[in-house]
Amino acid sequence: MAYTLGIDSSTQSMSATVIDLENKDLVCKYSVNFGERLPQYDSPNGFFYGESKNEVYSNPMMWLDAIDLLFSELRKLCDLSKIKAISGAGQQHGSVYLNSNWFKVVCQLNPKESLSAQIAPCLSRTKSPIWMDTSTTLECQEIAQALGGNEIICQKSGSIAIERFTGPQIRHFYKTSLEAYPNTARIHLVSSFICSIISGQDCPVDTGDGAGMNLMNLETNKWDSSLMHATAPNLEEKLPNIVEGDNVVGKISDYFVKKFGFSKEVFIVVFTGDNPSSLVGTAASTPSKTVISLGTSDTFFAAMPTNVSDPNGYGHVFGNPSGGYMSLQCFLNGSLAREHVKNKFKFSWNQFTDAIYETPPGANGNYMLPFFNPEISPLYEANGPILKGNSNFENWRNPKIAIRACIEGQFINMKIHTKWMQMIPEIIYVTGGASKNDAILQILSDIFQAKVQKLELSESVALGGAIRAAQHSLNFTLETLESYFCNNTKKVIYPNEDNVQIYNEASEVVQSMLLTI
Ligand code: XUL
Repeated sequence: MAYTLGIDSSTQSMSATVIDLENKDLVCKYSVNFGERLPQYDSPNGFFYGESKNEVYSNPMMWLDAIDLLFSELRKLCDLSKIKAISGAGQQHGSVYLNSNWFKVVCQLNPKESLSAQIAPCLSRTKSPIWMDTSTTLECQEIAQALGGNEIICQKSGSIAIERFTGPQIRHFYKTSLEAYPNTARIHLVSSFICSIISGQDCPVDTGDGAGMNLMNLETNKWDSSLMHATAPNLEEKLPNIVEGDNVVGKISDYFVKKFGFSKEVFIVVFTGDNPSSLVGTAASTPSKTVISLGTSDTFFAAMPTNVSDPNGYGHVFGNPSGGYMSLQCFLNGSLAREHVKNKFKFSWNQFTDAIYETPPGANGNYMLPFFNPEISPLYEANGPILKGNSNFENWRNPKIAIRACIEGQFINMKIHTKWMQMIPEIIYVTGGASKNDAILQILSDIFQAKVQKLELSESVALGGAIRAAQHSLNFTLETLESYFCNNTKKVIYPNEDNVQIYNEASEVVQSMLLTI
């Protein structure tokens, strides 16, 4: 019996999916929600704010406690000794700062103690900036200026200098922490940090996640010396190596063998970013499919048939774990905005869904750009929705209309900001928590005038990890694995042609609202 395990270290939870390669079946999955299970970290949604809402951090010790919890629960659900290989993914861009103790401690983890207690003395910075941070505009400008303009950064790294990307974040740390920066011997991404813990050694980053740093040259797949130079001094020695997504970094750490009953022979395949992993988990890593993930953030991505970049600078090109590149557009106000509107009216998710069914497309001429947190597509610093409606916007007096206007605004903004990818999808494959909601998916289908299909297994990031583990260390082909595990539900949501005109008009209004930003 051969099992593989995929890990998803995401913003709000640490999750695992175990698949059975012989029975072509899901064995089990488990998720540790940070807010619910680890309340001592004061991060109900997995993060906390700094001095302003633009500074967003997570506590890396919380992730480690979640790993211990995850495996102690998972061993009750399945026989961990049957697992032959592990891979996984982390929320992109976030970074972990470690001192020189790290290199020794990570190789000698003692199963009698917790991971967090052992790694705590290795941190040179106690908090990790994550992808929701939008506080580094000045650093982005400085890096762009040093390079001779954002076009050059985009050409080299696949994205202009972006606030949440790791390079500008590192520069900010260097400028504000004059003692802690020199004391930092290794800067890991979330993915390479978790991979290092699981394999008990300092691990490389893969090209998929490395491309989200504004530091990797997409042509050479190596750290770019001019980008590093513009970011912070002595950076090269602090960054891990870069490898392709098929790299087997080694075997599992003894910590997990002794503590949770894994076999000593478990292969660890390099971890990647959550979006590149989701590309694999949705069977979209060969070009032709468009995927939308409706998670904490909403993301729109696809394997790239041709290399294009976003002239507005909000979109990105990342490495595709199956080779080549992928395009990605990230909308920070995803589930967080949907939850915000739901909670504002103290609605349950069922009432939220009913509100969509009970209101007409176009929300009676009420339009909303639901940017309750600073947005990144487009860049919008303030936090507060942008509203436009019939004389006096009906929204807050009419909760049901507000809910519809929120979802419509999200998808119209998504359509406008993904035009640069030059994809006119016939079918959109959806994943992530909100993909379970057919009412939301009908609006998506109508706005894009495309069919919408869900995956049978909704956790595409962790599934992508389990698939990559099997593909790169157990000699299964990607095609075989996709046919076993990446099936779509039979149900297809069809676009309603009657709504074309309504949404065309709505798009024009939203376009004009975007011009006011
Ligand atoms: C992508 C991005 C987010 C994070 C968190 O650029 O910032 O999608 O990966 O999921």
